[in-house]
Amino acid sequence: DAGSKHKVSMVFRKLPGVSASGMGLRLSQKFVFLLFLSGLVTLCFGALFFLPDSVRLKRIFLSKTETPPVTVGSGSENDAREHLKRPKDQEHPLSRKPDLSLSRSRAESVSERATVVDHHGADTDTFSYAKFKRCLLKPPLGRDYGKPSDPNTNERREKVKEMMKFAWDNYKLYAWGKNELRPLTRNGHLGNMFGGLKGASIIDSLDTLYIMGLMDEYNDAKEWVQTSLDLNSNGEASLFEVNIRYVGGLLSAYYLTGEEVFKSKVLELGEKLLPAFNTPTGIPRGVINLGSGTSWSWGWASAGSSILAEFGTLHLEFVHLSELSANPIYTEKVMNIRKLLNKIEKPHGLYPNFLSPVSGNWVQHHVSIGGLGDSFYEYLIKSFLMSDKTDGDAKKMYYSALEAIEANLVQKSPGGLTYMAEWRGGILDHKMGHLACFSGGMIGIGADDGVPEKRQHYLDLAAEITHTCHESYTRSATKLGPEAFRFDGGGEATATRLSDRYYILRPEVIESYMYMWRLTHDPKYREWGWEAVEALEQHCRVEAGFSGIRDVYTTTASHDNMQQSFFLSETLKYLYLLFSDDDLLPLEDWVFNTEAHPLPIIRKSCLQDEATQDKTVAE
Ligand code: DMJ
Repeated sequence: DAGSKHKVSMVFRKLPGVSASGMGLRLSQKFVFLLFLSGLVTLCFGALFFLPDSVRLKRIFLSKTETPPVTVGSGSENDAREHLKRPKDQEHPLSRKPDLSLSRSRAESVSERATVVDHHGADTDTFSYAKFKRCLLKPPLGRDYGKPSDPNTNERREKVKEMMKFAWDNYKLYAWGKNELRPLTRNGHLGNMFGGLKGASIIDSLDTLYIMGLMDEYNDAKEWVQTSLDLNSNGEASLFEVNIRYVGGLLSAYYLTGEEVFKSKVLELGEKLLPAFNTPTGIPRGVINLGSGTSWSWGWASAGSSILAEFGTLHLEFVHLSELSANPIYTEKVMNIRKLLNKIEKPHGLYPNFLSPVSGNWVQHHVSIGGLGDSFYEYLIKSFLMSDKTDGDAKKMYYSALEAIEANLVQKSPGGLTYMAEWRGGILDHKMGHLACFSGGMIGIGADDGVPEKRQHYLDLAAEITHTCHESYTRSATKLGPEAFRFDGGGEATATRLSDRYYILRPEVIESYMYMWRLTHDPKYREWGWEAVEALEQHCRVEAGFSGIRDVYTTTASHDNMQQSFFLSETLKYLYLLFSDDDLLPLEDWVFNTEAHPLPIIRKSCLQDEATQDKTVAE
C-alpha cells in the first residue's frame, strides 16, 4: 500500500550513496550487492548438508533418492523382495544365509563404499541397512526358519501358524483397515486409543506374518502400509500405545525386511510424537493430539500425573528412531526421563506409578509390577541388553529396582506359590495381575547379568513366578487365566472378584513360557504352551476369529467380541517361537519390545568399525 511504499523510500534515503528515486544504485554498488546475495544463497544451501536428515527443510531441498540395499554375501535384499512375490511354498527370503563375517576383504569394502558414495554422497551418518545386517551375529530367521526337528513340536508349531492365518483371514475379510476385528458381529473396531490412526492389527501383524513365512498375507499388509497408512490424523492418541504398536511394529518390520517404506513411515510418525515431551520436566503426558501436538494427562490419572509404565516404555523404540534418522533428539528425550528417574528419591527403592510431569515428584505411592508399572522395569533390562550391554545406568537401575521388588513385593503363599503383590504406601495388596506375569520372562532374561552369586537365584525366581502364573491357568475351568488373581480370602492364584475373571487373549503368561523355554529347555514350558493353545481353540475360537471371554471359570463361554491386535503380535508370536528352534530371532541379536516386536541389539563398536573402514577406503 502507499504508506509502506513511502516508508521504504525513507529508509533508502537514509543509506549513504543510495538515491531513493528508482532505487538508483551505481553499477559498482549493484555488483557488490549481487555478489553478496549470491554468497549468502550458496552459504545457506551448503548449510543444509550439515542438518540432520530428519529436518524437514533438508528433505524439501535435498530430496534423497531411495538407496537400494547393498549386496551382502551371496544374496541381496533386492533379491529378497523378488522372493516376497513368489508363491508361499517357495523359499523364504531370509533363509539364504547372509555373509555375517565381519572380516570382509578390502575389495568387498571398496565395492560397497562405492555404492554408499553413489547414493549418500558425503553423508556417512546415514543408517546403512547392509552394515546393520553385517553386525548381527546370526541370520534372523535361522538356518531353516527355526523349524524344529522333532515332528510333534513341528506339528504344534504348524497349528499355531494355522491360528494366525485364521485370525488374519477373518480380520482381512471383515475388518480390513480397522484397528481390531469384532469376530462375533463380523465387523471392525476403531476405538480411540490411536488418535485416528488405523490398521493397528496390520501393523502389529507384519513381523509375525513374516517370521511365520505367511508371505501372501505379509505382502497384503505391506501394500496396505504403502497405500493406506495415513499418519496425518488429528485425533487424541495414547503416546504409549502408538509407540509400542505402531512405532515398534514398523521398526521391526523394517529391520527384518529392509523395506524402505517402513523406515520412512516410522520416521514420519516419530516426529509427530515429539511434542508430547514439551512439559516443564520433559516427562511426556499420556495423551497427544497427533495433528496439533498438544498433549495432556489422562483424566483418570491422579492430579494430572503421567504413568510410569507409559513414559517408561519409550526407550527402546526412541533409541532406534535416533539410529535410523541419525537424529539424536529421540535418544535425548528418553535419556532425560531416565536421568530424572535416576535422581529422584524412591520410597524403599521402589518406583511409584504416578509422577507429575510439572514438578517431577511422585503423586501417589502405588507400586505395581502389573498394570501401570510393568513395562518400565522390562525396558530397563532390555535397554541394557539392546545397548550390547553398554548402558550401565539401565543395568544399575534394573538390578536395584529388582532388589527393592524382592524386599518389598515378592511373597510366598501358604500353598508355596511365589507371587508379586502390589504396594500401596507400605500396605500390601495380595493380588497379582495377568499383566505382571511377564515378569517371569523378564527376570529370566536378566538373570545372567546379575551379580554371580545371584544368577541362579534369579533364574529360580523367574521359574517360580512362571509356575504361579501357570497355576492361575490350571485352576480355572477353561485353563485360561483371569485378569487378576489373589492370594487372600482363602484363594490362591484365583480371581475372587467377578470383575477380575475375564481373559482378553493376553500374552504375558505365554511370553514367560517362551523365555523360560529358551533359557532352560525344560520341556514343561512347551507342554504348558500347548495347554494354552488347546484352551484358546476350545474357548476363544469362534466362527470368524478369536475372541476374549468374560469368565475363565465357566465353560459356557460368554465372548467379548474382540480380537485384540496384541493377540496377533504377541500371543501367537510367542507361541510360535516356543515351538521353534532357538535360532529363529536369536536372543543374542534381538530384544522384543513390550508388544513383542523384535528390535536388534545395537552393536555400536561394530557399526563404528564399519564406518571407519568406509572412510579409510574413501581417503
Ligand atoms: C500389550 O499391549 C503389551 O504387552 C503391553 O505392555 C501390556 N498390555 C498388552 C497385552 O496384554
